[in-house]
Amino acid sequence: MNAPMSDREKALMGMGESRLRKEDARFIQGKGNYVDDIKLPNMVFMDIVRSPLAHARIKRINKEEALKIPGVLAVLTAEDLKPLKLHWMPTLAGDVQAVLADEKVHFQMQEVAVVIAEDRYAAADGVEAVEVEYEELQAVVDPFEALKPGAPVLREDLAGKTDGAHGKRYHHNHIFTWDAGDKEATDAAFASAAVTVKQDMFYPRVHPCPLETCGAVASFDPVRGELTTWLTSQAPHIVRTVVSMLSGIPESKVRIISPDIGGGFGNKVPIYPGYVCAIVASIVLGRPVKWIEDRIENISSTGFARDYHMTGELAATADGKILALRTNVIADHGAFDACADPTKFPAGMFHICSGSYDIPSAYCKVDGVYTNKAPGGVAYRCSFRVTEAVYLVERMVDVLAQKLNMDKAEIRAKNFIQREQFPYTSAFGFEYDSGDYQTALDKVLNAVDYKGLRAEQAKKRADPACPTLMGIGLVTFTEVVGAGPSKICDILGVGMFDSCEIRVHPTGSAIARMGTISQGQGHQTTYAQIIATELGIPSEVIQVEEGDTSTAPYGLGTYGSRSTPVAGAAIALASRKIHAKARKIAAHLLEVSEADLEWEIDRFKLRGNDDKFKTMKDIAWAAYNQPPPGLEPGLEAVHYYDPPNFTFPFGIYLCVVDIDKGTGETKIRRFYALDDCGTRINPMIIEGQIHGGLTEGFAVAMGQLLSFDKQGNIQGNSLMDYFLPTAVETPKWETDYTVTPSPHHPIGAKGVAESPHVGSIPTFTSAMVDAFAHLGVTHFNMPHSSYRVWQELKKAGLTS
Ligand code: MCN
Ligand code: CUM
Repeated sequence: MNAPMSDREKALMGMGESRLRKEDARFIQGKGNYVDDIKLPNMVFMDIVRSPLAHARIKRINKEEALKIPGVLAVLTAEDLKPLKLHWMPTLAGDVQAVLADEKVHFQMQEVAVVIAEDRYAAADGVEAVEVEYEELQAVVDPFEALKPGAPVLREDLAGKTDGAHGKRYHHNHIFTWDAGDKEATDAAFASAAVTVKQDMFYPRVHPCPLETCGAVASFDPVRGELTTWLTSQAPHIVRTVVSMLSGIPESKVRIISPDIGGGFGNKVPIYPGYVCAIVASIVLGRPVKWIEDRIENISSTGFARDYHMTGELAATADGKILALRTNVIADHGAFDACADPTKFPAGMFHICSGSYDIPSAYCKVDGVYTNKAPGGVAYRCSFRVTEAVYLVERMVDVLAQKLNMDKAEIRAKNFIQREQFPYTSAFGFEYDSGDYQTALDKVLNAVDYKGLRAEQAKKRADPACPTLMGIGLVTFTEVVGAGPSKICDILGVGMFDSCEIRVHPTGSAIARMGTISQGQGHQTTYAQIIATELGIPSEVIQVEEGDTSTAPYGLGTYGSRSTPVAGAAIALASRKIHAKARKIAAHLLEVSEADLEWEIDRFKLRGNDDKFKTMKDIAWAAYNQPPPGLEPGLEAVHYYDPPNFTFPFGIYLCVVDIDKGTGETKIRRFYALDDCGTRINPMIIEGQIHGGLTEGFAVAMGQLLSFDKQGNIQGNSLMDYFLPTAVETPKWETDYTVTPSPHHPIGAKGVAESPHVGSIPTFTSAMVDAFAHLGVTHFNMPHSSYRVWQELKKAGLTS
């Protein structure tokens, strides 16, 4: 009965334990339940007719041949959606997006019509048979070209509108101007600074390319007037709200279910035309409709990432103290502004671009621009544009170090926000919750023998016969995650809180439901660990459910590494409500006053008396059996958590590359990643998240690219061309950590999932450029594929 405390604690598998992933039992046996696994009686299939052109007027659509194909039931175009007012839909960014192209197509692969058929094959044949006559228009794929006075008007639906969702539009292809910081103070600091540096850089368009593409199964029950839709969504509740608003079906009769998701990475935040069309088709036909896109459709038409043309500037003293930061960005948003940022932040959290540094003055400006490319922009482990912000500031600090002939580590340490400055308010107004950058930096530099590496590099540089260029990359980044405080963060007006509901059953097991939804992050494993520690119930008997809007409390979903900072807090606080009630029950059962009780791992005991106690299991039974007089039966609680602030995880990453001087082939010799995400719930899952994020960062930095030719034809939209690293190409990752808890989070935890992506990409560029730094090179753009590196070698005269 009285097992040692350490055994009892271990048995809970609570916070801090590397509990094995509960999800994997089904995933490794092929027993996951993805949208494409949903098979309903009488179900039909949808496929999409897409535009081969990037910019064209639609002259005519002929459905006749398609409708003759056996099995084809219907072909829907914008004309069919018009009476329902569903041919356009609102985007999460305050713009509108064509559900099906309305008189004009704006990007290659845009949705033009849908075909519904008895099976997938007939639907695909139907797509082939739909005849669309286009009149090609001049495409614009370069945002700088798009802003020229004579540039073609891309969005005719916005003609004459000088006000957009985020203020004034100064050009017909301009979406918004967004700025932050103090321009005057910053300009003044630049005017009088001893040293200034300026660098242009381009963070190219990439795509997260989750293994599972997007899709939906929509099932409208005309008798009950109820719509159930299984959907690949990272935010099912907000989808329910939007579907209800668009369709007029009461929210209580709309049920959105995100079952297992095969990777989201931000690609599954937006609401796509395919979802809307599947729902409309189900309502029209009165039958369940399944739509699953293929790989090329996914890469070509769904939420891409980045496409930021950035100019950074730093002003500093002659000995390297940074005085001011100024940035100017042209953000290519594609044909519709469908970025999934919190409403008031059209450039996301880009204004974290002052990074880990105590910079007195800063100013940033971002202009969003329309081009003939697919919409999106916020995806791929980005923390709402923190990827771009960290890339910018980390590159700029390197450029400044080069100009001053200072060491990268030294200049960073010199400008760090010091441990005692937290909570620290940045020039952009963010209040950083906690950090200890110097301790982390020292740990990394010692672990890799930084001095030794620099000595080796110097030796190699001095030896003309050395066949390789050695580069050392260093990044000391700060993230901002946990959107967000509802006073500043909302999606379509809904505050960005999150929620948790826990029910403890009579026999002491529990079920917990949250407003977030795992796409591979292991929430079923880690969320249970929080409850286990808070309530003394073993993780193993805590069921975690997410993703079904009919059962889960309203929450804003999983993206921006917000699950731990927001839902994680809701979980702890819902647990604490149960804990408080359990204490009352325990006092009643033990016939003592509540004040005389103390909590110990899994039980309340009489203070100082190990023999007089009630375990949480005893209490659960009593809650349903003999609750104290005046206390209602049952043991459950709901908590909606509106965070007081974001959390600010950070990391120190170091990379060593060896580049073949003849071919540009690059070997990642070492990659050392230290992360600090505050209190760690499951070290193994954190490690997995970091490995995944680093691997994706490696992919982006070293090979991924979506480019377009002048006509707007997308290049590299299949896995033949698009670089998805396998275990063969992936470097060996070395990970490390420090723990600086968040002071405002109930368990001190910060988010971690996006940090490795945000931090690693500039680390690779830092290493690659460092290899050329002694030749006066300050920057070159990603991807650092062998061919492009070889071009740099040629420019440097190292190869011919
Ligand atoms: N965790 C922890 N201790 C902490 C912080 C986190 O143990 N201090 C654990 C959490 O309990 C959770 C995981 O790490 O199991 C990630 O938590 P968190 O950092 O809060 O991030 P989210 O759960 O909100 O995940 C979102 C994030 C995003 S935005 C992208 S993009 C991304 C990522 O997760 N997409 C992923 N990682 C992914 N991993 C997989 N496998 N698939 C995706 O689509
Ligand atoms: Cu920006 S990718 Mo994640 O936030 O789903």
